[in-house]
Amino acid sequence: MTRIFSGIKPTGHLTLGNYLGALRQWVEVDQHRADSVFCVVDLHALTVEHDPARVRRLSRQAATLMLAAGLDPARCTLFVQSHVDEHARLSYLLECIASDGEMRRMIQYKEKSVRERERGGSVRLSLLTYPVLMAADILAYGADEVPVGEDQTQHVELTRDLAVRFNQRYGHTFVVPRATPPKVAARVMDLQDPTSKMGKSHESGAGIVYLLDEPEVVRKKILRAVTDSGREVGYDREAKPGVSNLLEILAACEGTGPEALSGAFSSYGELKKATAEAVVALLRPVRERHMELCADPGRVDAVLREGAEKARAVARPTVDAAYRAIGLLPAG
Ligand code: AQP
Repeated sequence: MTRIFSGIKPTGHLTLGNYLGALRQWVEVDQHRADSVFCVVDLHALTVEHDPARVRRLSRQAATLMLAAGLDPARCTLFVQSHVDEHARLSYLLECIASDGEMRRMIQYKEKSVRERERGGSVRLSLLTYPVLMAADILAYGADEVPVGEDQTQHVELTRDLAVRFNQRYGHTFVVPRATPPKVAARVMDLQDPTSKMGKSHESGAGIVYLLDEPEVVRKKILRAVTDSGREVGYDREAKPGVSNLLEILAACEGTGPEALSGAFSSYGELKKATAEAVVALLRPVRERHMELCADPGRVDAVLREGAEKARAVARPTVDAAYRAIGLLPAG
């Protein structure tokens, strides 16, 4: 059976980008067709300036939202990365076959290191090595597929390179995975700056729809979205980034394509209204279920505890095999 691994980083409140670009596909498709492993990748949240209490809170919130969105612990494994030591164990081995040049070429590193410097902080070494930890996350589970948004495909390419390199040098140990981005909304853009990604850790909240935003707030953000010059509603990412972003969001909500929708609106205002209502309707059940789960925190804890046990049982044999293959003496 195909195995899938993917994760969400608790660096901020989950966004519509996380939902359309990743979570929804995990819920609606992946958990039904494959042996699926989903993770709150909390160690990755420590790669930039962080507040410990906030990371803890956001980790729980992310897990709760993943359940609220419809991940079913009977169909998939859901856990928190730091609860399973195998991720950090394997990451070190992979650092021993990765080069610093490879790390410095990662687009997210380039972008985030600039942001950290602009904020006046230093750049943590873990920000540079984070793609290796992500490779360990994936390879520890022998994942065949990694459903991620477009922003993460470069990291999956790196994971493939590391798996092939390790296998060639030390004998076949890892499955070589591939990224499987969604067909629509693989890159949801910020509503106030449609040339940059809607990212949960970005400072301006006005262009970001959070999954837990009240319906009125969602409507306001979408109705105030930046659009483009001209009046015609057409899909063209380069020439009309704002309108195209709205068309992609609406298309993803309705399960259709953005080009097909572009003829349906005679003004930007109409498109915005339709998009706002579609997003409100899409998120309503997630918000409601999230509220129910918040009233029962013991349930979330139990899911995460069982998930970590299941995850450990899958990851440990692969990581142990990698330790032996690379030349480390097994403990007696
Ligand atoms: N805007 C987006 N459009 C489509 N997919 C997206 N994803 C994130 N933003 C968008 C996908 O969501 C999954 C979880 O992402 P992540 O938490 O691992 O981190 P990220 O990709 O770095 O997401 P953010 O929200 O932008 O976080 P920050 O701001 O901290 O960097 C991934 O599959 C991702 O592709």
